[in-house]
Amino acid sequence: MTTSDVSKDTTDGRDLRFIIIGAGMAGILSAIKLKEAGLNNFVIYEKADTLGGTWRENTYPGIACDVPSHLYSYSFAFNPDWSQQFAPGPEIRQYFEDVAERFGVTERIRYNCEITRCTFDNGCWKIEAGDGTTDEGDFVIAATGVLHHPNLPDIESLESFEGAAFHSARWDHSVEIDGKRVGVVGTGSSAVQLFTALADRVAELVLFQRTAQWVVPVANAIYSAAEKKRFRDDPEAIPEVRKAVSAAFIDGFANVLGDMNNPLIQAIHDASVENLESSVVDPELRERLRPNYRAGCKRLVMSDGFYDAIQRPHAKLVDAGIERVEAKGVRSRDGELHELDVLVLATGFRVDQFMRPMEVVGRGGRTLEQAWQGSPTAYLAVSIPDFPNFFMLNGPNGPVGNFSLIDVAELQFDYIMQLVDQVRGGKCREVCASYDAAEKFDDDRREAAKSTIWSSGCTSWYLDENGLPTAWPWSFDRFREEMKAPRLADYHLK
Ligand code: N01
Repeated sequence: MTTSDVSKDTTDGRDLRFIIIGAGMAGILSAIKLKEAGLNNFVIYEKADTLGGTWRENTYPGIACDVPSHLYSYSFAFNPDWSQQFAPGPEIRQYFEDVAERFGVTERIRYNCEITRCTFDNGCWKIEAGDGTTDEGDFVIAATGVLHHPNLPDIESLESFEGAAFHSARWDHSVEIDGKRVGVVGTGSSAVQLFTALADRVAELVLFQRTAQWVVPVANAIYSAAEKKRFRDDPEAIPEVRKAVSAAFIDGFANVLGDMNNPLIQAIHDASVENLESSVVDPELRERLRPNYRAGCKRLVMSDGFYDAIQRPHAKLVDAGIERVEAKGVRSRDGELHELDVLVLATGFRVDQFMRPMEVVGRGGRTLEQAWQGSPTAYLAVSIPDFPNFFMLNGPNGPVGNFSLIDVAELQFDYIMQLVDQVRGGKCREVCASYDAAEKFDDDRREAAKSTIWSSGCTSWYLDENGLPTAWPWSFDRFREEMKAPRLADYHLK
């Protein structure tokens, strides 16, 4: 600890130490906000050797953010130099590196240090890492990400494949792709992005579709030098874009997800149908690509190139189901062997894990596994009863949809800081959601989840093991309202 780390943070003259876990978007945000609040005694533990979270892990061809970049930026660190409306992944990763450097966060990151256990003991959090590092803190901020643990499909004899096989979030750049025969399993956002990007590079491209996806056509405009200059010179230019995009994404989508009968959802469905009808020429292929559920039930896939890619002469859609993987390729259930050099598993993530496999032990020895029996839950997505001073960013039951998770994390952090202020002001030493409040929140959100578009008849990563959507089921406006100030009566202050 350096002298600059030491401060008297509470009215009763105590220093407060913050342990931030994860150096992705939310961890970097936490560090910047703590510094801004004058709380300089913090560290970020990062299990990898670089920062960037999802943008470090996902490096597949064609990766881009499906939220417009001027919205997918911190509110305090606009970037006039975004190259496109939806910037490519490497540019986004560079943005986080630049911001971390500019705000003096990089030097506070302890790399290659995976936290394996957090134990609340005698009023503080004791931290253990895989490399033997130990630490203690008054607060833990779990900024560990949502789409993080690759979901490896349970496909028979996957290991028998003689070519290269890897998950989309573990792209093996040593494998030659150009001119090869490539198979892609999955039809989510990752699959659609990489399938579209590979179309110009490979000899044969096979898409193994288990479930068809609705695709919304979204063009990706390139910003001209003049536009970038305006973003740089005119202080109103970026806020204007953010406002316009936010209105489209939040008012036009995020606010209506909770009501499957909302006419705006029907309008998105109609636009998706129109996209399919007008883009796919062969009627048979069109029917095979037509989902049998409503648009928005799965996360919307945005692409203006996918239907073109799947109609290329060297592209093939296989929707017969995968029987097994063999040495030479994938055998579908209709008996055909699809010979391949490379197999990409764009099969999504285990979204119920959050900070696990880290062990978290709260007050009285209560473990996270005990608290999360069944399905992960957290009061207003940030706090769990009996886990005092332990807060999550983008934790369970928070808003996840086609909008900016940076926006979500900023709102959550400001909310969490108001809880931290209870400790700083000497009102208590420990704060976490009460059991009553957490139970009521969970009952309400389970009830509300039934009316969301995610409950309208499909499977998706939004659903828990009982088929109930886990995400914030109300409007984004309601989330914003909730995050303005904690209802202290819902918290147990000790
Ligand atoms: O994963 P997914 P993703 N056999 O879970 C299929 C974000 N994201 O990585 O639908 C065959 O959506 C599965 O089939 P089915 C974004 O939030 C953001 O694509 O379950 N198929 C599905 O098609 C996104 O929503 C960006 O029947 C199997 C696919 O794999 C989230 O990440 C870019 C299978 C998984 O789709 C996840 O997207 C990319 C099996 N055994 C992603 N198991 C941005 O731009 C699974 N599948 C920010």
